[in-house]
Amino acid sequence: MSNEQTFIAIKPDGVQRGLIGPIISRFEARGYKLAAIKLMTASKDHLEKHYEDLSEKPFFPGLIKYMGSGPICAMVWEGRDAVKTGRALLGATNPLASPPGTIRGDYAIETGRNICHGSDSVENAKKEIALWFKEGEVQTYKSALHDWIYE
Ligand code: DAT
Ligand code: MG
Repeated sequence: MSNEQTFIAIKPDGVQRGLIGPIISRFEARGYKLAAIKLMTASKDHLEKHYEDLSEKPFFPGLIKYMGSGPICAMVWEGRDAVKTGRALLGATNPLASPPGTIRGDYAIETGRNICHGSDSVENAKKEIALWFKEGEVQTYKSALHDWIYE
């Protein structure tokens, strides 16, 4: 199955640091297909829903403030094993624990400024895509590269 979808977001620090292009390039170069993209400044309510599993953590208020501090580049990327491989492309939550070659390992230092988000399971990807995108904003199309990337 090559149509698994994941929600990938470039956080306000990644947008401000001019990393939209480099991050998109890595997903494109790996062979993933962009299914949706938009720039949006998320409300507190929206971000509290997105991170509801973390609401009891001591860093939660700071996380919500940081995520709401500017525009986020929200995306849906599609392809085989997109959720797990998307997380591998991002690297570990703590950038200092991420090897060079990963996005966080190449561009970030602190956990609280780790520049990108990726869904951690297929189920959460579905929930996140539904939270960030309306129906009709996620495109269905066959990439011209499909048969060069998949057997
Ligand atoms: P990930 O973003 O790798 O899925 P997560 O879901 O556990 O990690 O946490 C969401 C975000 O919250 C993470 O990207 C950065 C922030 N965060 C996590 N742990 C933190 C901590 N110990 N201190 C500060 N921020 C933290
Ligand atoms: Mg997470």
